[in-house]
Amino acid sequence: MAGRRTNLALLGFAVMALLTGIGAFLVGTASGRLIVIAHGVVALAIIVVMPWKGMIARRGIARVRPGRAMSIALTVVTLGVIATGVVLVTGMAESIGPMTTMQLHVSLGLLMVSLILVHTLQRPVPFRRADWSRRNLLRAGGVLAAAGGLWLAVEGLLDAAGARGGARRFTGSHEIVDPAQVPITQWLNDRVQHLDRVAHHVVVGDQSMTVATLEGGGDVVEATLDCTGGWYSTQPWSGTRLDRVLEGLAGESIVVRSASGYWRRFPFDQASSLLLATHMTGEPLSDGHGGPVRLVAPGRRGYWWVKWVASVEVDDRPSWWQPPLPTA
Ligand SMILES: Nc1nc2c(c(=O)[nH]1)N[C@H]1C(S)=C(S)[C@@H](COP(=O)(O)O)O[C@H]1N2
Ligand SMILES: [Mo]
Repeated sequence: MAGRRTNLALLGFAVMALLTGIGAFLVGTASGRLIVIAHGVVALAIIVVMPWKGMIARRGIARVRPGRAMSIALTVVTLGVIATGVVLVTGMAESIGPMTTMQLHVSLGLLMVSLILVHTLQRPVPFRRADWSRRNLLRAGGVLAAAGGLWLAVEGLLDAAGARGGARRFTGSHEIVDPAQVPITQWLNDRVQHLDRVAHHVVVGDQSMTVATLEGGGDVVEATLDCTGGWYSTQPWSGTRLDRVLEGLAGESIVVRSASGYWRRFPFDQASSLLLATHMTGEPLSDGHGGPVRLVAPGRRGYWWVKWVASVEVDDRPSWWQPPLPTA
């Protein structure tokens, strides 16, 4: 029965879209590129299957029965997820109404998955052993292969057209070249801190460091700030490397904490790749960008780059002892 197959395939693709979508936010180095590509391919696989689902839905929607409103809502939300995905890939608009395009895409995506869950409970597809047949798996593979082909075509077209979407980074982000254009971004609902450059100190172990000291460190790192919101910018950052301020301290991990309470934990042995930065591109960091001191974490997405650093603590907890994504 073609309907069952279509529904099961869509359920599988939706789960894969959710997992690769979450995974894409964790990617910070080129080695994670495949996760981001997989998210795009799975999205295209969903689009490939949609005409078949359309036929099932047309039959179903003619009958008034429980769950009908849910089905219609799911259709609308799914189209919204796809539309915002297209806007993200092409770079057509940074924001839609009061939300950034990425916030809208993620919110609609999570809503879609919740509605699919409810929809599947209302219209269960009883799973049969035969569903795992060789033929069905080959069919699913065929759809994914077609989606892969589409992915190549879309990327090729964007590239050939010289569109903004043609030059995305391996994370999918679009470049911002001008440092003045780098947006002031908070992960969720943190507030910009206004700290005094002279009065502010960063507490490291039992010492308290002035901004002037950190500024005088003389370390310069060219690093890419890549926000999960969909933009990146490569700039020179200067200040003092974290391993220099941690001299004499030892432990498993380092907690870098903001004056706002926001924090992230890092492996102790990565201290030499982290920078307490006071300047970007030769200019002191503005309040919005985390001044007077922010963390620069090369190879990690923007949410690791703690702004308004107030303290650096070393302890013996493992570095994974934290929520995988910040909660504030
Ligand atoms: N204290 C604090 N630091 C933070 C955040 C935050 O919400 N609070 N957001 C992070 C995120 S998600 C990004 S992308 C970068 C953005 O830096 P920018 O505002 O200088 O562009 O800061 C990071 N540092
Ligand atoms: Mo971000």
